Amino acid sequence: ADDCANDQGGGIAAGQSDAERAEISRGLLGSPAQMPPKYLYDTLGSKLFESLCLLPEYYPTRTEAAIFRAHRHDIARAAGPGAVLVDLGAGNCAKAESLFGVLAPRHYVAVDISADFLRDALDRLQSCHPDIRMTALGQDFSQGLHLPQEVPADNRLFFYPGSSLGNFGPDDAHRFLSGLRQSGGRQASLLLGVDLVKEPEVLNAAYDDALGLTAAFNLNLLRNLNRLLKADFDVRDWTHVAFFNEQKSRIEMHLQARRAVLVRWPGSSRRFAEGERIHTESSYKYTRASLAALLESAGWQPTDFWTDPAGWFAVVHART
Ligand code: AVI
Repeated sequence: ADDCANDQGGGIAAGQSDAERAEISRGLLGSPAQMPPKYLYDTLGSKLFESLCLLPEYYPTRTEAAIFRAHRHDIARAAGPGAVLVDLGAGNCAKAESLFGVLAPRHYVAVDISADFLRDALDRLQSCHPDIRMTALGQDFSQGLHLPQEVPADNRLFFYPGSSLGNFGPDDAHRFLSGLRQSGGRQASLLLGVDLVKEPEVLNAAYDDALGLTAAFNLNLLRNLNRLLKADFDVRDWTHVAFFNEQKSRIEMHLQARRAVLVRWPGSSRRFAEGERIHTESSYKYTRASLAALLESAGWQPTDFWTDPAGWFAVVHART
C-alpha cells in the first residue's frame, strides 16, 4: 500500500469518508468491477490529466479552444451581454476567462469540487477583472447544483466545456441537464463543449497514446485506491485498456489484470482472474443529432452548433 499520503493528497482525499470507502468497495466487488471516474483525480491524477491534454493524440482540448477562438463573436451574440456566467468544473478558470472579453459577464460564478484551488484562481481573476462580480463555490455539482441567493436568477449562462458531459452515462447526462434546466431561473442558456463520433482509429489513439500518459492516468487510480481504501493493489499487475465501443458510442477505459491477483482491503478482498477488468471510465461521443435529442429531452432548445473544420468537436449553445 502507498504510505506516502502527504504527497498524494488533495482533491478526493480531502473529502475521504466512510461513504466513499463503501462506494469504492462496492465498485471493486461488482460484476464486472467498476469505479466512478472521479477517483482518477487525486493530485497526481489531475496533473496527469493536465499533461495528457497536451498530447498530439488528445485532440479535444486544443480543438475546443480553436472553436472558441474562431467563433467567439458568434458565441457572444448567442449568449447576449451581461450574463451571469456559471462555470461548471471551473478549475483554474482559464477557459471562461478566455471568453470574458467577448461575453462581458456581469457576474462570474466558478463551481468546482476543489474549493481551495478555486479561491486562489478567483483571487487572481478578480484583480484582473475588478468590474465583474465573482463567487466561488466548492461543490460536487454532478449530484445537483445549489446556487446561493447572491447569484442573480435571470440570464444565467451555464458553461460546461471540455466534453465533461461525455463522462456521464445517458441517464445521468439527462438527469444532469434537466437539473441545470431547473436551476436556470429565467432565460437560462447553456454553452457546452462536446466530443463527436469520428473514426475509431482517431478515438482509440486519443485514449491510448504512444507516450503512455493516459495509461499512467488510468493506472494511478490504483494508487489512489490504495490510499483511500488501504487496499494493496500492485500497479505492476495491471495494464491499461482503452477502446471505442461503437455500439454504445463511447470510449471505455479499463484496468486489466496481467495475471491472477488477490486484492485485499480492510474488511474484504477480491480475486481477479488473469485478463479480468475494472471499468474505470466511459467517455461518450455524440453526433449533432444525438446531442440535440438529449438536450431537447432535458428541456433545452439548441440554437447554435459550432464545430472545427474536421467536425471532431462541437460547441453548442442552447436556451430554455
Ligand atoms: C475529463 N474528460 C472529459 C476526459 C475525457 O476525454 O473523457 C477524461 C480523459 N480520460 C482519458 N483521457 C481523458
